[in-house]
Amino acid sequence: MPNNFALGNGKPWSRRQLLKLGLAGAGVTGAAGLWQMLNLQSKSIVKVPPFEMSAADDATNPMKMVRDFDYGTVKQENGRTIREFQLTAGTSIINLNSAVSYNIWDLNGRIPGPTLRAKQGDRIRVLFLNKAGHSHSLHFHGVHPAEMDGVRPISNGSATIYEFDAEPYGVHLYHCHIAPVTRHIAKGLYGMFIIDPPTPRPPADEMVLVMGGYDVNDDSHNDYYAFNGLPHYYMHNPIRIYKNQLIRLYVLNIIEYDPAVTFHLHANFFDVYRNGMSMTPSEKTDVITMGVAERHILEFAFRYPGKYMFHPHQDAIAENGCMGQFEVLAQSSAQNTVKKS
Ligand SMILES: [Cu+2]
Repeated sequence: MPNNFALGNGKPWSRRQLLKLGLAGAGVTGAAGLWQMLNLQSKSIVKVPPFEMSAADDATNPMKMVRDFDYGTVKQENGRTIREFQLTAGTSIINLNSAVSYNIWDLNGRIPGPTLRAKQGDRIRVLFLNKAGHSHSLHFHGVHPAEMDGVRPISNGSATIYEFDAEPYGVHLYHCHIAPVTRHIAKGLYGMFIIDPPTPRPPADEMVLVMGGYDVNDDSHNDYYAFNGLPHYYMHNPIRIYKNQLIRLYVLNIIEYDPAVTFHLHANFFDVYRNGMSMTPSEKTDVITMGVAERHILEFAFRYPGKYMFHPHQDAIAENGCMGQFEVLAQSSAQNTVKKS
């Protein structure tokens, strides 16, 4: 999908692009403290290490998903910006490990579904086609009329259109709302929905981490957990980032059956933007508790190269798959080095 807001891998931000985003000069005054600290002595440049995508299951490729945003198709109608998305529910089989495969319901052939991204004030139009064999729906978090709330079943083989305004800005989510909702979510019908604020956030290496669970024996307890679809994936395939680069994590907890999990980052602290609904962080911590469907923006930068784990501090959940690591690389050129005082 075209990436209208962010930049491609490894491409530095030019002054022209920053001007376009209103971030050059005085435009940074509203920026977050961490970003200001990182950029006071340097040009604001986002560097993303090149990454290899190992062969994963068709239904999920966590390395691709981590920096993948679906900006939809933009149209102008009657003076309004319409951002149109297409989501198709289907079925897939994923291999949770070398011995266990599991039938899931997917959206656009992946789990979690695409990370939809819009700007506050856009008109959102979602064309939803259900080919997954059961009735499903899409319920979006946000503000919209009752008829767009996505609780009406869409039968297998039929389609519907959800249309509403993108508000308020923040990190939201969407999911199927057909009973039993626990099962429909746990089988994979969910995704993140980001509404960007009117004034864009400062440049950063932006990533999505969706925490999900798998109840493979249908006893209402999760047997496996995952970031972005596959258990333990980022432990074996660390997410490569650069030292001193501002990282902006969009984190969602959509683990059913467990009332809450935490998110913990090793050897660092992060700024928390609760629900992504503020431009200023509310706290700095290294572990945050997230109930089901809670989501936040977490910002940080690593000072030292090396590998650092991230995981819920419910260690049984981490040990059953919800665990990954960042591999922090020393930056490759002096241009991108940030001097620390
Ligand atoms: Cu469903």
